[in-house]
Amino acid sequence: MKDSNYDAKDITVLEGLSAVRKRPSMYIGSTGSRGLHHLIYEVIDNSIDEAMSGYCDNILVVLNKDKSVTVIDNGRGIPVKKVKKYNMTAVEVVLTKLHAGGKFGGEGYKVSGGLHGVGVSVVNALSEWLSIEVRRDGYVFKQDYKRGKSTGELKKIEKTKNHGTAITFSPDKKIFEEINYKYEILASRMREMAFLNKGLKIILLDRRKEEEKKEEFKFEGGIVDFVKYLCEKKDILHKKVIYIKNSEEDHEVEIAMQYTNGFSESIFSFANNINTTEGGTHLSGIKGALTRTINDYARSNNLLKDKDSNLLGEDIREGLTGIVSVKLKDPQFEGQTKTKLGNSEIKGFVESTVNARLAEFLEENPSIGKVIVKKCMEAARARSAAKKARDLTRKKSLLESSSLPGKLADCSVTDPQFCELFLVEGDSAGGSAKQARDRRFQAILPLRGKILNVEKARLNRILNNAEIQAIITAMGTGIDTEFDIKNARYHKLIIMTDADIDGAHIRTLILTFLYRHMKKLIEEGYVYIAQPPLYQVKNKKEVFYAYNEKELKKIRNKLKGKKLDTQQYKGLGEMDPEQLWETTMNPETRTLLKVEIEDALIADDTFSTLMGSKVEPRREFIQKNAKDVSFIDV
Ligand code: 0RA
Repeated sequence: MKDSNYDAKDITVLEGLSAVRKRPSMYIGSTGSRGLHHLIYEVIDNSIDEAMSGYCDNILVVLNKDKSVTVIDNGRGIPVKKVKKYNMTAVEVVLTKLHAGGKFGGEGYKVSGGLHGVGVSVVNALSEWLSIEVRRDGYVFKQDYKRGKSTGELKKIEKTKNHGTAITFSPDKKIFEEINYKYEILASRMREMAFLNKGLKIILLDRRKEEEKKEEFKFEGGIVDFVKYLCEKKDILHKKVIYIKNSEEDHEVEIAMQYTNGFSESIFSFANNINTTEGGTHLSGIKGALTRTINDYARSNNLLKDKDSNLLGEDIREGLTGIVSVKLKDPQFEGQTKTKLGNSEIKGFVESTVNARLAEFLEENPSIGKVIVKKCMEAARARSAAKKARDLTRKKSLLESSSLPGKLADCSVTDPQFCELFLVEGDSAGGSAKQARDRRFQAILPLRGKILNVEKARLNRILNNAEIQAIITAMGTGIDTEFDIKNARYHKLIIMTDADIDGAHIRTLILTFLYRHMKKLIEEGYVYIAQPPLYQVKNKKEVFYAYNEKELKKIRNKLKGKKLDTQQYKGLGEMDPEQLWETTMNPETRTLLKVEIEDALIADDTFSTLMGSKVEPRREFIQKNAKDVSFIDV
């Protein structure tokens, strides 16, 4: 490990802390589940920064029984000397001053600046209590805090030869709606971090239940292992993962990729370990280089059918699973969610790296080169077939908004902002919904039976499917590259299916289609899932509805001793229109679940598992998640 000459004096402070407790969402996004998880990420990110700078190779995250969380690393430890300007120790500055990362403009790469990067002080401010232990300069130091304020000095406790930081914090119940960490979400992020930082060991230990759960993430193969992991549930076209790495003074890039026989493109991009879901210059760089290099290779090896034709970028990326990870000194994050890399110098750097190295790889591995070009040409053929199919349907003006699907019962208001489209399972429920709705702003599109599984079909077949055509036409946005959110005819797309396995399956099929071809609709928060009740409890004239078992128990408890008539709803069709309106459709009384992509990687993996061509992973997934089919975090 490197030596450090960094010291307490280097810590810069930009702002005071007082505002954080007043407006927590400004700093961590929300006080719901997402914000709660951000607290943990924030602390871990600091440890990861140490790892990226080469000072830390071990991180332990413990979910304690009392709902507190401990993060321990073997980095340098936060400096303990006094900072003159503040007359407090550097530890105290880091924990009480906003944005006191201490590494601004300094050496090494850091995570800060993207989604998180608000500083550990924010975690401190939002914790009922926090306790810190620093090991450095030969001693263990300790200090405690309550709601962001220290309860005493930083104390020198005992001698030690070790170094590192251990932070335990207990999120404030006054601020967070519910303190409930989701193991799978944390594990997924830690796995991701371990993939992105070759050799870094991250352990997640869950002590909340009697039976402890522990997982260790450490990958000597780094992002090559990441790609292998992502392809586990897919059928790969070549065994060897393509790997490229290059570095210059202020930045480095790593790329790993592998082709599968699937149809979707799964390239994930990262900048300083932050998942740049909006893409940016690194992603443009790799896309440009791929298109150019594969075309050049195909042409010079006489693999193209027509020498003058060109494979398009989308042909070349069909079925491609890849990771591009850049690390840079001064990352600029742009875009709506600050997850788009803006540094212009990165595009050329990534592009020229891939141009040179991929060409080299293909020359050295001609059998892989052939397989890839064959796949790309199949994709190109399918694309032109799809275009023909689409032009044909256009002529019939099926995809034009002027000719809406016959089954659609549209609403009368024309301002999309106020309009809702219900996708309803089955004609009979569709009929009830049509009677129940407020026809001014609610439109109903009944879907008959199952829609096509788009994970197993190419675009031309997808576009020939009547149910899917109806959804596309009704929404008005178009799909894929032609998608334009401005043309959305409704700002709420509400999926309303039965509360049984079939309903869950149909919901999954619709979500798969939306995720693969109208992703922006989900990202912009237009997609919802209706919540019909599971039970009706009647006591003489009084009627209650329960949306889950817990609520049913509550209602029964409240009405103890009374004569009750409980009815279980199996499908939407069992409700009369008034009930359907009251419980599921009336904006005043209903609850809707907004579909959110908590993590695009989890979502991609889930759709591959559930909808892809391999049977075994699907069986395992369904057995594991039998109780909870709502795999996308809503
Ligand atoms: C400020 C400066 C230095 C390290 C850290 C903060 C630091 C913070 C955290 C939070 C969790 N683990 C951490 N590890 C380190 C640089 C220290 C030096 O140069 O010695």
